[in-house]
Amino acid sequence: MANSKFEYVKLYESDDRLLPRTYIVIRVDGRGFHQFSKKYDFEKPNDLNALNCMNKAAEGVMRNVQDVFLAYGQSDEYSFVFLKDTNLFERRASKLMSTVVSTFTANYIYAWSQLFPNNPLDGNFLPTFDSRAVMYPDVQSLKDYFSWRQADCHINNLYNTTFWTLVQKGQLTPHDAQTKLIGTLSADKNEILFTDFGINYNNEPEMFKKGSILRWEKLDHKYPKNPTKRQLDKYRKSVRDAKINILHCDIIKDEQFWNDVLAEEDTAA
Ligand code: DGT
Ligand code: MG
Ligand code: MG
Ligand code: MG
Ligand code: MG
Repeated sequence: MANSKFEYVKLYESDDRLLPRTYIVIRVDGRGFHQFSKKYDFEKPNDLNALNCMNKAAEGVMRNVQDVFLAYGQSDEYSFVFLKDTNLFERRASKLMSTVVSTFTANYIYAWSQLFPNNPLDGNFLPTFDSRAVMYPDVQSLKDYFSWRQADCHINNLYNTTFWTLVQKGQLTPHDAQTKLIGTLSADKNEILFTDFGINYNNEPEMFKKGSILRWEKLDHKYPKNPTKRQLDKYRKSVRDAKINILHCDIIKDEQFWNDVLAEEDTAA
């Protein structure tokens, strides 16, 4: 239908290209996972299989959406960062968001079938995710973005760990546990866990306390400019073969982490 009289409708598409030379972050978040986690009986406050399912889904995004060089996940959310100079989909926000969120969802459902063989998904209650795209203009704001998400993980996890310990081990009703925690600071929660239940919060699993960071072991999968078929095949093979490391380090304080990540990004961009 090229050049048909109908073609003018294309002009109605808006130009939603994200700014050049900014770090594009796409964050996906589970829709209604409060209900979803109840429906499928997630362990409280952290279900190891459910978190691993998120990690698998994120790995699927890294492998299938080019130019994602770093990802961070906690709870029902995952953030993906693209190379500063990515030209994927001409940086169009709607294409980037919809590709990331559908790739994530497809991989989540596939990983679910592997990780929860005895807890199959109900066709009337399937996992879905929303997504948003945000641009960060420099390294400092990108670091602060990740620090924000990791601080969120820490605050929620300390609260939830204390809350569910009070309910499960302390026999408090959810209402009484909530009341007991009103106005408490981090130190108070650590103290309740330690004094009343002998739990040292520092010894809780790193993934629960800090979330998960995904990074290419070696970022040798740069997408070539105007690739020949041979270059494209080589590129695809290197992405298929590259290892993705999963870390649970402190991205707020760890300067070395950022030095390493950005050194990789520099060579790739
Ligand atoms: P939304 O995002 O506005 O559609 O609503 P929700 O319900 O997804 O709320 P959100 O994203 O703020 O909070 C995530 C919910 O998922 C929260 O209720 C806790 C739940 N969740 C996430 N991971 C786990 C887990 O490992 N175990 C349990 N029991 N719940 C989890
Ligand atoms: Mg939300
Ligand atoms: Mg959610
Ligand atoms: Mg969430
Ligand atoms: Mg098409």
